[in-house]
Amino acid sequence: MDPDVPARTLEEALNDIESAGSPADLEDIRIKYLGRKGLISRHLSEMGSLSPEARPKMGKLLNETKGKIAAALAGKLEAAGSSGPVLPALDVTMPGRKPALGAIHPITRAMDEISDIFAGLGFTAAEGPEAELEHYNFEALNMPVDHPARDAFDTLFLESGALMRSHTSTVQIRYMEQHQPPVRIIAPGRVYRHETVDASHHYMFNQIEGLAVDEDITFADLKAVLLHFAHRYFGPEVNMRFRPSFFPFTEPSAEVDISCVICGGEGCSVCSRTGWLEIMGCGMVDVDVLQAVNYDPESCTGFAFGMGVERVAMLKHGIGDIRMFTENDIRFLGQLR
Ligand code: 2U9
Repeated sequence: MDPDVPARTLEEALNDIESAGSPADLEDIRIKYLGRKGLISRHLSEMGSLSPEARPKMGKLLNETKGKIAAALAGKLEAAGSSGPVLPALDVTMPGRKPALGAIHPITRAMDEISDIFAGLGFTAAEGPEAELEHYNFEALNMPVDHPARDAFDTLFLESGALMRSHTSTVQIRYMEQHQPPVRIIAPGRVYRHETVDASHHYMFNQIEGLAVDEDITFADLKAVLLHFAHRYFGPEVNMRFRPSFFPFTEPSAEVDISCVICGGEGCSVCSRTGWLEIMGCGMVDVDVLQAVNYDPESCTGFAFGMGVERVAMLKHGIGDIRMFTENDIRFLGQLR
């Protein structure tokens, strides 16, 4: 690259400006020298052929040349009676460009909505580790080694001997170890399972569990809390029913159904023609679980519940496949704003 390039370019440009006859000529000159593909840009991109010592000097000279040409163009334009920068006219009638807006992930949104409903009933959110000790995931929840119920909560085991928690009940155990009753907490968070992925199952999903322990907590309190939740989250028209069930950590235990949000209970393909949709499990905290954290089952009782956040969000929004939440398709993610 010739070291005279900046000086020659400036001289040529000043001559062109001198002989320009109209603002249109000046605009052509601006594009020729200062445009995105103009001479200055081209010379700047050719600097790669220079030695590392010569490069900064040349860059400085070319930038100074650029400034001098711009100043000469502005001077000439002003002299011609049209002041202002030499720029293409701004078309103020053009429609504005719409900025791309982000959106809260549907699962984050569901977690926030659900947490808010329980916050309104006095529940605060508690957190704990996703990589857990076997004790918190199983033993403390009444699932000793070789207990058959461990199968339903099977998960990924780490080389250290720890495991990825398969429910957030671990958080409630940890909380009870640190606090005495009364307890009113929810435990939102990610959990892991030994699970083959299909439209309604995933090896990683989110739960919100709840726990209330106090003097004289009854199943009636549990029903009232869950009915309030269902009315706030799904709408005041839904009905609720409790079916007896089994969990190792609650006794008695129940599965909770709401009337189908699609058909209103008439029976359709979503509710397998039953008119009901299962939304969560619940029960009274098992005496053995209270004893595992040194609570006195004579002076306190508790209820607990657990739901899959993906599941309830899918039912609420008519989402047919759990994999949608992790595929990062913005056509899906951008719909809830
Ligand atoms: C403590 C004691 C008891 C939490 C509960 C359920 C019932 C339940 C499932 C719903 C769908 C898990 O995400 S899911 O697969 N959960 O059915 N969870 S009772 O019981 C507890 C929790 C903590 C100390």
